[in-house]
This record gives sequence, C-alpha cells and structure tokens, in this order.
Amino acid sequence: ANIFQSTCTGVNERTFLAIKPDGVQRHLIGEIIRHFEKKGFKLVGMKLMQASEDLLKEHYIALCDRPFYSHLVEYMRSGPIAAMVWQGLDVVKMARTMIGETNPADSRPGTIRGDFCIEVSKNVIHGSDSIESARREISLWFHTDKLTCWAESTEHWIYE
Ligand code: IDP
Repeated sequence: ANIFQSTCTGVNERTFLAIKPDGVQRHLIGEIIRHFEKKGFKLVGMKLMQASEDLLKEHYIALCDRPFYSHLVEYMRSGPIAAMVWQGLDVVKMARTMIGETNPADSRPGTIRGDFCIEVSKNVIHGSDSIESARREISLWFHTDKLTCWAESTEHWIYE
C-alpha cells in the first residue's frame, strides 16, 4: 500500500457508490457516472458484478432488523451492479447530496434519485453515508490492489 492509498482524507477522501440492478437495466450507468465525472471527482475503481447474497447481507447488515431487509437483498441480487470507488474532497457527503434522499419522492429535481426514479425500493444508486461506512464498504467490495491511483491532468482546474 502506498501513501495515496493509506491517506484517504482531504482530496484523497473516498466513497463507495454502486449503481443498483434497476439502474443497470435502465441503462443509467453512463449518465450516473457522467454526473460524478462532471462534478470533478475521480474514479479510482469500477467493476460490473453480480453480488452474492452473503456480500449483500453484510453490506446492509445495519438494516438486518428492518422488515424490508430480505426484499432489499433480493432486489440487489436481481441483476448486475456497477460497483465504484470515487475520490475527492468531501466526496462522501457531496455524493450523498448529489444522490438525494433515500426515498426518491423526497429527492429534489437535479439529484440522481430525484431525476431517475420513483420508488424507495427501486432507487437506482447506493452511496456510503459516512467516512466510516465508506471505509467498510470499499474494503467489502474491492481489494485494495484493484483500486487505481492516478494523477488527473485537470486537478489544478478543480482544486486551489
Ligand atoms: P440509503 O440507501 O439512502 O443510505 P438506507 O436507509 O441505508 O438508505 O436504506 C438502504 C436501501 O434500502 C435504500 O436505498 C432502499 O433501496 C432500501 N429501502 C430503504 N427504506 C426502504 C423501505 O421503506 N422499503 C423498501 N426499501 C427500502
């Protein structure tokens, strides 16, 4: 592990984002990635995968007592997911703002959930809700050596 991978703060802060099976089926991968690219965040990991039941149960372990837990795991297992790691200043919080509220009905136009979906149980994208969750989720979904540190040529135009 090099210095960049171990120092995940400031402009090196990272979050885990996943385009859920409905987002993949509805051909929203490109459009969703475009939002984060245009914003100025840096993509450092990406894969299309069918997640296992064990992985999804672990991912959503905090919700295991909720009545919708098993339905949620089935939904997430219903097709491929585009799993990604994005990097940038305040990326965890800003990505959540860009995603919108958990329920699309409460999400404002201009947010991903506000623009692309209608129901809470088909809300197209996941984003880590805290730096702690991001750390946990990134290590759950990606091996560290599968993340790519790269210097973006536009960085000077995005950060002071
Ligand atoms: P978040 O995805 O906005 O962080 P969480 O409360 O962590 O929201 O819930 C995880 C996921 O569980 C939601 O994105 C949504 O897909 C699903 N979910 C949340 N609440 C409900 C519900 O009341 N019914 C069905 N699915 C739900």
